[in-house]
Amino acid sequence: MTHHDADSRPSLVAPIQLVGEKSATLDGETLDELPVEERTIEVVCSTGDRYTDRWKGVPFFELLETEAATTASFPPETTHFLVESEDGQRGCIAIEDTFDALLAFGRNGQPLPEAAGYTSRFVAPDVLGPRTVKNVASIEGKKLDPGEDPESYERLLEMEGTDDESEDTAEVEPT
Ligand SMILES: Nc1nc2c(c(=O)[nH]1)N[C@H]1C(S)=C(S)[C@@H](COP(=O)(O)O)O[C@H]1N2
Ligand SMILES: [Mo]
Repeated sequence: MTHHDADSRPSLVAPIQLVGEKSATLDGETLDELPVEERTIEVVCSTGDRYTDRWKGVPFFELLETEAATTASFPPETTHFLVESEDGQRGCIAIEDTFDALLAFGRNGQPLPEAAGYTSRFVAPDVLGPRTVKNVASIEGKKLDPGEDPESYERLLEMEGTDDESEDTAEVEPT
């Protein structure tokens, strides 16, 4: 697979910031030129709810090969990536968990804006639901010290689901 099908073309609201020793911008046009893959990934919420979908998007490691990534210059011994959304959801992802990750733009054959109401989603097989950040705004490479707790870098909002209508409503299925 080389180029985007109609259902996976990135339609970013804003470019993604790559942050390392410097910072650089990854725009929609650049993303559009990157290879696309489709993967079946199970997302598991902290409530125990799990669901499996077919995600389509740019492999995470491809983002690291871009000129923007070179400019951002992630630390040579990066251990984690902080993936943050426009609304401040921030997951701290171990580098080994990013190898199979996608920056997804489509789900089950539909573009995300139509399917789900957001434009991008970080998804990976071994990453828990709360860390599958929607509307990715920035990706920061970090070298954590061995004693550091990755969770201390995180900000996980709305652990029980993300629909506007679902907040604090017991009857709504948690996602
Ligand atoms: N930007 C953003 N991404 C987010 C969240 C959020 O609040 N904001 N919630 C997370 C949580 S807790 C879960 S379980 C999933 C829910 O995804 P779903 O809407 O596909 O069920 O999105 C994750 N991604
Ligand atoms: Mo969740």
